[in-house]
Amino acid sequence: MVTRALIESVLTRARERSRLLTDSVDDGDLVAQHSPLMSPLVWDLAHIGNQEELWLVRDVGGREPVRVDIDALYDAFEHPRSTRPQLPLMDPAQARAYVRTVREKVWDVLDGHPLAGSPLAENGFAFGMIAQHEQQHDETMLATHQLRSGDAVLVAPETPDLGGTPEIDTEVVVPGGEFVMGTSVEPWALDNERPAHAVDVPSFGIDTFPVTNERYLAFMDDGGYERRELWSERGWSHRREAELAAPQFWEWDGKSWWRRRFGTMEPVRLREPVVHVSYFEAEAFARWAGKRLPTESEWEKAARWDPRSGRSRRYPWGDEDPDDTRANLGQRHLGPAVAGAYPAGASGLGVHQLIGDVWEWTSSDFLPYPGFSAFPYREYSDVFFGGDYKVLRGGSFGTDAVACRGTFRNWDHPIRRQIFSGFRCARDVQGEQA
Ligand code: AVJ
Ligand code: FE
Repeated sequence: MVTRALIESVLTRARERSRLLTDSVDDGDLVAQHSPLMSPLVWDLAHIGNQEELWLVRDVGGREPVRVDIDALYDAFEHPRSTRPQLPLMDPAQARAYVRTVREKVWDVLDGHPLAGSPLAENGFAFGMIAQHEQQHDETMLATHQLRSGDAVLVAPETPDLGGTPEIDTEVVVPGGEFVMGTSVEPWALDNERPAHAVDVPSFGIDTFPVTNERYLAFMDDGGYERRELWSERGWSHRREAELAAPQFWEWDGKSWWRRRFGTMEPVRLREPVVHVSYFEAEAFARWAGKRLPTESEWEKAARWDPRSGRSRRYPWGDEDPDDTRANLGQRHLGPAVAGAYPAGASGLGVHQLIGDVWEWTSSDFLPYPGFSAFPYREYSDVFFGGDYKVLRGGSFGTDAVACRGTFRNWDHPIRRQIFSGFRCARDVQGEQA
């Protein structure tokens, strides 16, 4: 049940994270553009406040605008990311004051609100949507932190490690048949996750764990980046133009591979899932391994279908919300945990680490489900359907639990790798004995 206390806690958690990400660097870093792919951090901050003002203060609350004059400046569709540093943006102090003022008004709107009475207010949907929106931008800001040069400013405890080395080169065979994909009942599911619908998925095999750095290095050592036949046509031309030779942020020192992680150089850790690879690299790896990437419906069936009841669960482990023993989410750590670190988070079929650690590329284009209807605004999903996007699933160590579910769909261009993207492989098993 969605309560005002729950809304207060998810909004507060999002704001604490936004503050951590923006208070940990100086004003110069906040207004700088650390990559043409990213906005200045101060743009994200004010945009977070502006969306909150539009949906919660003005729409749900029916209150007077805080600032009518800035909507266009912080409209993601009016100004592409690369042009945002040139805009007459609020400075850091103004942006901080703005988001504080908006939040004060939101507490007033929330106070005594029945969380019903309109589709936006029902079950606190708009509040949940805005908490997810802030957390999505927080993950984007975390990616900006990874791109920025300079000393480390973020600190977090190391990821858990059970110590043993599980056999990681294993797969789970999923029997063919229908399962229910998407949801019509999850109160804060976004429009593209709806409605629930039956999908018939033929039998397939899926890796038990995400592909690790060790496996990825085997692909590299076997000439993976040089062998044309492993790449799709688009993948190969991108690999040549961009001169890809390793995951982003990796460096070769003449003896071994290192990686830069939030300002610290460290040896590549073999047992962790590979991160910062593009769709095209994932696709080439899969071909090298004699496999392929899973489709989006295969991924979701592996994650949600419970072979005992035949139901689809909210999460791999069941219907209970994520916790620290089940998934590496919420920027609790600054990277993915080793394969096997979350046995309690395994799915009904025994597939591990589907939620958290790294976003997983699927082979599917971003398309609407049958019966889709845009809500509450076309610019969240609808305008992206059918574009040059591949779906990613499962969330990363930088995704908050409020913005992560078994049904949650993310998407990006297949060349992108500044996001916390990894993958696992699948393969056809039809005709084989399950
Ligand atoms: C769902 C992560 C692709 O960041 O572009 C943020 C989320 N939409 N503000 C993005 C989003 C509007 C979106 N992704
Ligand atoms: Fe946004």
